[in-house]
Amino acid sequence: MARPADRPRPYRPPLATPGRDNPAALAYTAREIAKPKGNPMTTLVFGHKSPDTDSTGSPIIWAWYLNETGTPAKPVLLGEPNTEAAFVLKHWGLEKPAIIQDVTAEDKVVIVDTNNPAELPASINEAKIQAIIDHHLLAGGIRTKNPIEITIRPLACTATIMHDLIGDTLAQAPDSIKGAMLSCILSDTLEFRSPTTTPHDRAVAEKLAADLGVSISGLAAKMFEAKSDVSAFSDAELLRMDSKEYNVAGKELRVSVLETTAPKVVLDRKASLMRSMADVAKEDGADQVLLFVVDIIKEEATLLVPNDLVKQLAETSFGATVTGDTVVLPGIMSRKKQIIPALKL
Ligand SMILES: [Mn+2]
Repeated sequence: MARPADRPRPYRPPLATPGRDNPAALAYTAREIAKPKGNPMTTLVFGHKSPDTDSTGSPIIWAWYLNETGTPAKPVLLGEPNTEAAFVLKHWGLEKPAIIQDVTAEDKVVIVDTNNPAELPASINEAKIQAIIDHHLLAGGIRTKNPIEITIRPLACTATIMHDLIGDTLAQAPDSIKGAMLSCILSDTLEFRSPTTTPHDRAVAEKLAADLGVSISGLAAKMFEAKSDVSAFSDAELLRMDSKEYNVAGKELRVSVLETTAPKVVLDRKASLMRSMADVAKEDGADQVLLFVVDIIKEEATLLVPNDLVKQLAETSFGATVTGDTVVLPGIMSRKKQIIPALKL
């Protein structure tokens, strides 16, 4: 905010001297000094439950920016990061943020990569929410104590929005922060294949890659390989890994997406996955689990069809002809842009 010396300063009324003729300022100063050790005023930055790369990387990016600009902050997670996000942390030498279970009325928080209370800690509306930075539809249900900063933009990735909000300060960021930003964009855009990708997401990613001297295709291939390694997960874990609930024509649907470069690994398990669907639905209070296995390379989705409800849904929503227990949906890659808007019964 430097002002050129040759420009006249605008008139401003003199400010009260804090602590002398301004009791409010004195109280504030006292409170600041009284801050106990451990700094409970640290702002917690987090994304959604079942964190993917964007919900792991974006809190790290934003906490870095807040600290850089004078607000103590730390990134936290609402669960174990997925295999791609874990790879991204390791690849850029970033520490895995602590996992929290809930928030309290004492916590200052910034919510990123979601605005849906169903994907946030149970006590989210108790917390001192400071800001929301997101790229999803406005779900409703979040309540705040004060007016807050909300930035929701129709871009492919939270990190792209952060890039724009951070502006010139990004030049001060270490490679790990720029690398996290690049990885978030490659993850959410599936290396620009997803129809959610905007020219701006692509331009920001290409600028970051050039700055870092990184090959986009090389990094994306390693990330997708990590994401495709799902051998360690149970069927129930796979069904919940990247999953969001939606109500369609009175039916509560858990819409799960598995993005992979090796769909065969998942589809070889289809019988036990379909058996597990009923239990997962029951435990989560849903009527049906839908599993879309997205082939990142072939740019298509395979939907598992365990019963007549899903068969009807596939035919009505996607105009597909279902003959067996799976159906291939060419070109379908994005839950946000292609699956959710199409779902009907
Ligand atoms: Mn995202």
